[in-house]
Amino acid sequence: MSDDNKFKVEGKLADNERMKGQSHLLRGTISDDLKDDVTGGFTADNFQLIRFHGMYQQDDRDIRAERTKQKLEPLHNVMLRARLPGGVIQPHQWLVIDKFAADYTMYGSIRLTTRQTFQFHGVLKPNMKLMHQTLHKAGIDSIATAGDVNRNVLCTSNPIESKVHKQAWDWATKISEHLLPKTNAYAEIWLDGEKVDSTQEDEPILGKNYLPRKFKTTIVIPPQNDVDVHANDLNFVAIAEDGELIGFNVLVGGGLAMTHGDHSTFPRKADDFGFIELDKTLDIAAAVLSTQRDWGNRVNRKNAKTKYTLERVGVENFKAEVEKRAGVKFAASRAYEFTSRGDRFGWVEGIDGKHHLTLFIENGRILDYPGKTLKTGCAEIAKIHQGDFRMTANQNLIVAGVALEQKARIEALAIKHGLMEASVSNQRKDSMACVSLPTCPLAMAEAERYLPEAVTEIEGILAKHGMQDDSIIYRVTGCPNGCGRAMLAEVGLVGKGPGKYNFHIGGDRQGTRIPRMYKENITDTEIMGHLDELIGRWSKERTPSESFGDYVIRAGIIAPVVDSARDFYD
Ligand code: SRM
Ligand code: SF4
Repeated sequence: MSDDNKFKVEGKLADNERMKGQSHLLRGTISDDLKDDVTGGFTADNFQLIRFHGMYQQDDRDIRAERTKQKLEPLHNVMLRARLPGGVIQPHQWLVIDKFAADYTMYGSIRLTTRQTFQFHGVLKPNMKLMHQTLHKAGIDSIATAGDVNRNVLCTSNPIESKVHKQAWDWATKISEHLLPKTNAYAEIWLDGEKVDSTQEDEPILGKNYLPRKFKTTIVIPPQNDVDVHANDLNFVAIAEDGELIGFNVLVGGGLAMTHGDHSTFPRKADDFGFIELDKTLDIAAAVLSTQRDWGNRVNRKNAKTKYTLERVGVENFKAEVEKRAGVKFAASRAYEFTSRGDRFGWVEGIDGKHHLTLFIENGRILDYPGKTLKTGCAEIAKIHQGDFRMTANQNLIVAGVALEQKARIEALAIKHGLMEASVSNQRKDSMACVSLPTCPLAMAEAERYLPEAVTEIEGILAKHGMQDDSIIYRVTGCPNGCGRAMLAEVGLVGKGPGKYNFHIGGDRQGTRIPRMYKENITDTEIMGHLDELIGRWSKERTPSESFGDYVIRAGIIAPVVDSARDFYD
């Protein structure tokens, strides 16, 4: 065994490894499946391989039983997830995705995700190539937004420090491109590109078997931790001096998913490796990724992510290997502080004199509702907007770079279409849910469809205790995979079964503490009962401006999670 592979896990490889290895660099027989109109779905390995091209096969779970009764196959379709580093999209691109969603998706919506991009839900097989070609013409792709690769790279969407944001966003784009698969498969299958012999191709960074598991990267600009660094494998914390980006602190090994009943899985915060100069960024990104590529667990996918590799090999060994591979020594980390995670709604002026409007989009679901034509409103804004749009990691949308003369027209459109409602409470703005039912095949309980009513209930409890202007970072995920990042919330619900959730409390507002389970497998009524009691105590016993998460720890209601690999299940 080479020294580089000294921590490789031995044993029978997971079947995904065979699948990737036999795929001819992600081609499989996807093109044949596209011609097969007997089924709306993908067969065998192609079901997994399309993920590397940014698509997941799904069916609407609300109608699954009915179709089975009628002896029909589930209504197979795909969800597509685009690649948009830092969530930046231009108005002309917005109009393209707006039209595609209306004309060719089953749900008609654009869904903003917790990773600063959008998803189309419900695209049928005959429209899949058209979708990729339409996006391609508009300059958008969906390469590597799913599968065992580096996913869409996030970047803080705080528009105020515009110059640092621009520099950081450039790095997010460069990292995303540097770590992309190099295979021509996407172009061949979806864009009718020229065929290339896969044996002549190479994957110099990802390797021909790609990564052991998904890999997530962010750039964060303190004091705003909107991207939730501790959910990610690799994070670059922007360090600026005199308004110029000078380098990054590097944090490695965060992740939030777990499996009910399997204590070898747990959410974990990222470790601080130290500071690097800007010109080392791509080398470090490739070195962290390739160390995880070689040392990550390819035998057991449940323990395959970087967070488990760090636990198994030791943080110092992993860090030393990254230094060796990149030819860079980490310097001592520079000081920084996170103070918040929420988006700043409404208008702010950037240092370049441009104006930026953050719109609250509940659950990130952009659709026309009765009396609230969010989708039409965004399209109308796109028609006149001369800056860009930025999707936030909290599922909201920023209309960025607006000249003073345009402000009034954009605001009038936002108000007309219900995109700028003064009545939205702080609690609603601080609440988030994953997609869950009906499209997510892994959902155990409702999340997106449950959130609006649950927030109304919490608003009532806060008002009852005279706390209506306060809020709790409240997040719901339909299963323990953690897509709504409940494991970094002050109150996090994790779906356990229909109408049942594990109820976690004790995270902080900065996203630096994992909450702990307080009650297991309980209903909405029980959750609201506990919240009523806890919020009542918080209202009476809190120190000035003490947050809910900090209060429940200080009051001894729950013990803090300090070292999750060892104490999360205590
Ligand atoms: Fe996720 C799988 C939706 C962010 C951890 N996630 C899924 C799938 C694709 C279900 C599936 O595998 O078939 C969900 C599709 C639902 C649907 O119908 O759209 C899904 N995840 C989402 C999104 C859309 C949630 C949202 O409401 O915005 C987010 C899309 C992000 C993006 O644009 O790339 C999303 N997923 C996350 C996050 C949060 C984050 O990254 O900041 C996490 C937790 C962080 C982490 O990775 O630890 C997350 N998703 C997972 C996992 C568990 C991975 C693991 O480590 O075990 C799965 C399941 C899996 O990979 O096996 C999963
Ligand atoms: Fe689906 Fe679970 Fe992710 Fe929610 S947390 S979108 S239910 S995989």
